[in-house]
Amino acid sequence: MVDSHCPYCALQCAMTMEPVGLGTADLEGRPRTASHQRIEVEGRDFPTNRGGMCRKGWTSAEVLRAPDRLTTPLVRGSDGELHPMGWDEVLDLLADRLRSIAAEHGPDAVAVFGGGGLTNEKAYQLGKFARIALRTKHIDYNGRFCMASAAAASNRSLGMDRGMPFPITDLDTSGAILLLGSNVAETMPPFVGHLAGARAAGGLVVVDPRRSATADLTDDGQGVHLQPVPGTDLVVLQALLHVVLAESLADEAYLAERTSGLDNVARSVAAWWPERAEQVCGVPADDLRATARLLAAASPARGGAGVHVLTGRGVEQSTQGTATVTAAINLALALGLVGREGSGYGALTGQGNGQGGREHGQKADQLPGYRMIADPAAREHVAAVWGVDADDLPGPGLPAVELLRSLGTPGGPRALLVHGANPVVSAPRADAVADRLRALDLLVVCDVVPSETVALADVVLPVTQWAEEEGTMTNLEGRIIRRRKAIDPPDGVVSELWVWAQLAARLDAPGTWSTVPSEVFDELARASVGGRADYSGLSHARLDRESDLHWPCPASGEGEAPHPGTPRAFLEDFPTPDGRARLVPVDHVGPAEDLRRDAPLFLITGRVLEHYQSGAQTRRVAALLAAQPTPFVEVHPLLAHRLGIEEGDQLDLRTARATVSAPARITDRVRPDTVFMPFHFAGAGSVNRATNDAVDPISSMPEFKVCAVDVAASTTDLVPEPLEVSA
Ligand SMILES: Nc1nc2c(c(=O)[nH]1)N[C@H]1C(S)=C(S)[C@@H](COP(=O)(O)OP(=O)(O)OC[C@H]3O[C@@H](n4cnc5c(=O)[nH]c(N)nc54)[C@H](O)[C@@H]3O)O[C@H]1N2
Ligand SMILES: Nc1nc2c(c(=O)[nH]1)N[C@H]1C(S)=C(S)[C@@H](COP(=O)(O)OP(=O)(O)OC[C@H]3O[C@@H](n4cnc5c(=O)[nH]c(N)nc54)[C@H](O)[C@@H]3O)O[C@H]1N2
Ligand code: SF4
Ligand SMILES: [Mo]
Repeated sequence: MVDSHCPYCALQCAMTMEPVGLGTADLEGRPRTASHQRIEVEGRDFPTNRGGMCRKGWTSAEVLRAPDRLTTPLVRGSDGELHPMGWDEVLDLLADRLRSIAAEHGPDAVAVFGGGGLTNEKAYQLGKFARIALRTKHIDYNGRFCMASAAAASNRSLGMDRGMPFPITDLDTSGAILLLGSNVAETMPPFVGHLAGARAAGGLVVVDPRRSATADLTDDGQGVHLQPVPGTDLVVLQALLHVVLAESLADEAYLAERTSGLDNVARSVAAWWPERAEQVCGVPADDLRATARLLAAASPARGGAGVHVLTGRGVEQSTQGTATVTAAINLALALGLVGREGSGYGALTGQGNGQGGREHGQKADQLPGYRMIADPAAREHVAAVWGVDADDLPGPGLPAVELLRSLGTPGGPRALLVHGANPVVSAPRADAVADRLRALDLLVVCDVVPSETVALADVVLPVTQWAEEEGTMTNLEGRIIRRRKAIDPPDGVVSELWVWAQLAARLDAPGTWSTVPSEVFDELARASVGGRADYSGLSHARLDRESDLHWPCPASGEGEAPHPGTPRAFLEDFPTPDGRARLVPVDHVGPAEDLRRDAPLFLITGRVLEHYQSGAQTRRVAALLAAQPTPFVEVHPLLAHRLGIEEGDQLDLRTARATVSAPARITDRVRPDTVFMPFHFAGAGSVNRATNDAVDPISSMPEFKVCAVDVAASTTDLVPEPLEVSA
């Protein structure tokens, strides 16, 4: 029995893994190989999930033995098909191609796209591989689609970005929780347990244009659901702060002692009195006032039980995502919540290692330890750990959307290595992304299954996944946890650490390239010394003994007790130059795309319980696919009536990018002016073919959540494409 954590989301529910099917022969006497092993998983008690898991967690072991699991390297031949090749041969070939592309076009002609699901060790090593083995500046990752706006806003306002800078169990006793654009009931089901206290107090406020499963949690006096026009959360937040200031509900002492910038922010919300806000966001002025009073009543300054403000992708995946999160932080600061036990602001990190994945250097502008690559001191420090000259480190590269757009263009990268992402399904304006991938001279994809991105690759490398490897993950609370190995990978499958070490050797890269996760962690810890995300007091051995360590956790001096980690950040001061949190004025601009006569509705996107992200993994689990077999469009009955359509009718959704098709689900959970589609599917019903790739000017995060769409009964007989791709 091995203790570990679920492979999917940032809640990282604790589980046990029991290997079964071992032994030397099966019932018919055929010899057993690693491919016959499987594991059974069970929920395990832990502060995050308290023994619970969602359906994805329960069925996660199935992906380990997916019938179409990649088990051999594949190389596209002159016939256009992928053919198996041995590891030595493929690595030689790859090193040759990478070297000749770099020789011809310069090192920046090779780019890297990483993933927030990679362990800390892999995220770290991938950033190092890009900078000193490939010597390219171009590395970014799918976390740009996920956490970039919340990260940018937290860094600017609070001096540090740790999704929840407090333990999740702090929520249990909160008197009120303002949950903006997050559907935890489907995206992190065991999280709902932590909302119980606020619900019992009638204090759960869910802001979502859709009546989500999470909005249902406010029923029966347990809270309120505010249903704004999509893309107008910033106005909701400005109005809430307006009321807090106008009715003298702010925490004056806290503002004076711990923050700066109140005056400008007060001016910026002065014009957002609730009646005016209602004109833009559609939330009744009385509800805005009542919500502001509800939050203030539970705030510490008024002797309440505490308040938490939490943001999710619904407000962050927007061209004004950074501004909206900033407004949420302004509100939290005005109520005196941040850096105070029992209250706080947090962004709900999404991917399994979405937090650690953005700390160790796979972001275009960062080095390990959450250091900035343009900072000379950071470069010196990390270069010394890597054994290279700081002048040899590249500078910042392009963020994900711009990077994908530049592929195969004149002067842009000619080769791309993908590790842990499926952008053909998950990136905005996905048809254009697929075109860019096809324009490359070389697309290399490391994955566990033949994803839609694998289907376009020139070289495919089969790698290990969660239960087949050791490592660490940093969950949504900034808690560092151990991922453990329970089962051997199928024959032919290798660890990415091994792939990078092999390629580094063939490319004559400087530095050392360990393939042992605990050694890579020790190096990561050294590289993080003194950085914002300091892991230097941690090691696999310590994390094996202690599971409640949150960063920063610096190394302690000789003879001193080990640093206990930082479950709650900001209690004393903020890591800003003056130690104060900054209130930053922001204002509402609105989504990049306005509604038009030819596109008169909002298209919003998101998730369903059963599928994870691009669906590459969960579409391969029988029970999950049976529960959600196809894409769908949620349509309000009024709109359905206007369009003359019925439940199950095939719809065409046309945007400025593409037309996607999926069957209608008629439900009053969406607003009559809005349709909703999940993004977990490929082919005709892949909503990202239609989404807008406009980005936030500060974080470069794309506007997945809102665009203008025209909806009509389908004129073609297009049915969603078959669900599996074979390579
Ligand atoms: N089942 C499942 N769970 C997951 C994942 C998954 O793919 N599937 N992925 C994981 C990852 S990486 C992430 S990032 C998290 C995401 O977790 P969430 O942020 O909870 O997920 P979403 O469904 O993308 O978006 C949340 C809500 O935003 C709403 N929304 C859309 N537009 C707007 C708007 O303009 N304003 C507001 N206020 N809300 C809006 C949608 O209606 C939706 O209910 O989930 C994690 N957990
Ligand atoms: N319209 C719309 N689009 C969205 C969103 C939205 O809300 N709406 N949300 C965005 C968000 S928040 C996110 S996080 C992205 C995520 O989008 P993707 O990057 O597409 O995420 P996944 O489907 O998790 O892709 C991970 C891939 O890595 C593989 N994999 C798993 N483990 C490993 C490993 O250890 N190594 C390697 N090399 N591969 C591995 C999986 O099989 C899978 O193919 O989608 C974004 N796209
Ligand atoms: S909530 Fe997230 S971590 Fe927990 S079982 Fe479900 S997918 Fe896994
Ligand atoms: Mo995400």
